[in-house]
Amino acid sequence: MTDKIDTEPYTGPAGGWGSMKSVAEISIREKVGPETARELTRQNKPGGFMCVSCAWGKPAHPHIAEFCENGAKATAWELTSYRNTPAFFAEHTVTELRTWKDYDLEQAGRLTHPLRYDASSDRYVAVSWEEAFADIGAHLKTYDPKKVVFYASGRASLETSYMWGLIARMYGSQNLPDSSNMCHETTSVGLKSAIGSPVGTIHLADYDECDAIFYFGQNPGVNSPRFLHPLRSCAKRGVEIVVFNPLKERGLERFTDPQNPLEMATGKSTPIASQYHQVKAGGDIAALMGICKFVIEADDKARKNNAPAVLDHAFLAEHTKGFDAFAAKARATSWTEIERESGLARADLEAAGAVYARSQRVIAVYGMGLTQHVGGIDNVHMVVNMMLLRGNIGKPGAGLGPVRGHSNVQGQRTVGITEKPELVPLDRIAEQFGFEPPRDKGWDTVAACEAIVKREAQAYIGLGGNLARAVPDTAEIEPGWRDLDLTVTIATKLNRTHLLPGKTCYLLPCLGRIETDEQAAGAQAVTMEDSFSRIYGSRGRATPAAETLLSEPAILAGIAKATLAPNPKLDWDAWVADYGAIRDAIEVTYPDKFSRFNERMWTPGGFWKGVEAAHRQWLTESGKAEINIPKALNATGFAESAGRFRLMTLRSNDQFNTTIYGYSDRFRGINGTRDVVLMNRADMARMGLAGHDKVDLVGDAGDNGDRRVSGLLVVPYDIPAGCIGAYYPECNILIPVGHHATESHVPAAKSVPVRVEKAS
Ligand SMILES: Nc1nc2c(c(=O)[nH]1)N[C@H]1C(S)=C(S)[C@@H](COP(=O)(O)OP(=O)(O)OC[C@H]3O[C@@H](n4cnc5c(=O)[nH]c(N)nc54)[C@H](O)[C@@H]3O)O[C@H]1N2
Ligand SMILES: Nc1nc2c(c(=O)[nH]1)N[C@H]1C(S)=C(S)[C@@H](COP(=O)(O)OP(=O)(O)OC[C@H]3O[C@@H](n4cnc5c(=O)[nH]c(N)nc54)[C@H](O)[C@@H]3O)O[C@H]1N2
Ligand SMILES: [Mo]
Repeated sequence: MTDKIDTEPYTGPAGGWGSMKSVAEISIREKVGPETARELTRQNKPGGFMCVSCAWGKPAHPHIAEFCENGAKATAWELTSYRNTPAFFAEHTVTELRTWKDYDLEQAGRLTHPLRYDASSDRYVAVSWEEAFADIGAHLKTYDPKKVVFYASGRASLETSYMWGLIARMYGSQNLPDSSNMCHETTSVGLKSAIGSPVGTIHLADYDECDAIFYFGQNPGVNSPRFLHPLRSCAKRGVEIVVFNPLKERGLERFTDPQNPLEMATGKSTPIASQYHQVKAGGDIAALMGICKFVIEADDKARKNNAPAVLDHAFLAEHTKGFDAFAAKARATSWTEIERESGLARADLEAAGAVYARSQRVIAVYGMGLTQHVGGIDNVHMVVNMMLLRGNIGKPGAGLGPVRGHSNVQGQRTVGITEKPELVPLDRIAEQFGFEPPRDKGWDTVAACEAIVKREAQAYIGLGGNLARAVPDTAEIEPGWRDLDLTVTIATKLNRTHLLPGKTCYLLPCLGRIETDEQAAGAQAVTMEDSFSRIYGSRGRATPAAETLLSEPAILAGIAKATLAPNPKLDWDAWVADYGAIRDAIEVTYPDKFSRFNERMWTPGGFWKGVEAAHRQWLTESGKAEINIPKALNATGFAESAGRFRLMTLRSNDQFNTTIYGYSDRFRGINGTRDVVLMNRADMARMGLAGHDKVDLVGDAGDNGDRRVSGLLVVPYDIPAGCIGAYYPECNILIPVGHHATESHVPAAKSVPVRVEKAS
């Protein structure tokens, strides 16, 4: 917490001078050198490095500065001049560090030396790489591979990710949970079952051709700010942008382009949303049902009157399955139910429906506001249903645009990081490397957490991320973590997961993507895939944070060589010497998506891996796009009850997941603290609460779990009644591990049942 707490509403736009100031602040705080300014000019450019923040597309013809406020913060965070050396760990015990805030842990700087936890002194101590690898290998050889977790956070490159999946499988484990399991797995499962492709269907260029955007539960001003440029162009072109979000997010309201001198000088901003619907958390299924009902009934009427059809009947007949049953359901669903469950008025949903009915090329955008719900799959299916009604998938200027999170999270799935055996060409891998991979389903994130809590897991190996902090039920999980026999984490900065050492524990520091990666064959580049299924090369040029660091592929090879029997078909050293050899292997495993990989990786704007649904080729069971009927009209998965609120756990403008850059959530006007709860004024009045009163949030899942976050400041906020907002990861303690999306198992972080108690 900084000294001054301020929760006055912010009146400025997204972007503008506020964003310039914010970049300047973090640059000063991280004491970055001139190298950072140089690197920023190479960010997201062909031949440069790909931003380590979000997965937004990288255009072939970039802006002069193709980076945003938060991308610049992520760069400054990685290129910080602070170093977290063994001397730091000599000064602080792990027990002491556990009392530190996430912000302070990472502020200690870039890790420089491989470390082993020494239980007798309760400290991390430096070890040599050789010693670390040998001991990790010796331990891994003694475990049941089915009890070892290989977690990956979505930042690692395609090369590293491919190696990671391979090492786990050669070892005998399919326990490959990744951050996608907490994020867009609902998309991977929901889109796969509905349209046969697990990813978005649009290209970046489709934003130049669409005439309407339907926008659900994604916050571009914070989480993908470069998206504000196409959104602004769309708004200027007269594209109707219809937003559904419980909160009025500033980036969806108006934007001042920091790269536009006139807007900056005059303080002018461009309004973004043409309609803004503050749906209740978990109310999107009902809202979408309202829109679908409106267009279906408009079509019924048109047909009766021999007027032009509203639905695309030819498309529905040729390409879809399930329309009649769905249409019957939509007609039978009453407006009373729709209004109650969505929290929106019929007239407002009809206005949204009218935009949908009159638009020829519609893009649907969504993020965590749809995926992180018990009924997340129904959310995604309802978006697809709406889009199919007028043939808005698989034509120019139209389609599905889920906005992915981590910069390579989608790519990790493409190259084999998954617990689901059916998603990987196991036969080809078996032949390519001459081993028998496991065929059974492994643990996803929820299953891995449950196994850790039940003491069924033996070891945790983490490639990046901060899993113990990002998952639900953190209070229950932490003791389980400490009982693991072995914990190994590969990381750039210290975080809470590292402070939960197993009986044997290593913390292995790696190079970041922005840094020069010098190997035997020269400086190496890596690749990643963005939200538009485009794959790019990325070359780091900054001076490494320490000479002692190894690259992620080198660390993985070190662990592999110490753990696995030598394999004549796989030369780990040759892969590390030249990552081109890893890309050649990826091409052999995935010839369709990665043909001429090494040659095409520098294509400006990336090369497209191909998405079948974008060509109206539906790889579903029926061979058609499936129109699904939702199981319920709201996605919360729990009943309403007196005093029970729906808690949405939120990201501030000053964090990247569990990395806290600072304490300013500028657009929401919350500065100086993260210990707040956003509340509707009527709810506050009913409970006799005033602004800045202190309250506790108490879990209300009805499972006897004892979950509490104490001492949050109440901030009166424009949020639907019955819904409250508070920050992730501080509130993860309130989410039961079993409270997740059905089928995809994504923790339902956007509707957590809680009660609000006045702090005593
Ligand atoms: N700067 C920065 N960039 C990031 C990240 C970061 O933390 N910081 N994280 C990265 C990652 S891994 C991811 S997955 C993405 C996350 O990016 P987003 O998908 O934008 O995720 P959130 O900010 O968690 O929530 C998105 C929005 O959902 C709304 N919402 C909550 N509940 C509901 C609901 O029931 N219905 C609707 N319609 N809306 C709802 C919230 O008000 C919020 O505006 O961003 C990536 N980029
Ligand atoms: N309540 C709630 N919980 C959530 C969410 C939510 O909205 N609400 N969102 C979920 C989502 S969408 C996600 S994606 C997860 C995020 O979960 P994770 O991906 O596990 O977490 P991050 O905070 O992104 O990981 C940060 C750490 O990554 C390490 N790191 C950074 N760069 C590198 C690198 O280049 N290499 C390596 N090896 N390590 C690096 C640093 O040590 C840093 O401390 O959290 C999920 N949890
Ligand atoms: Mo994510």
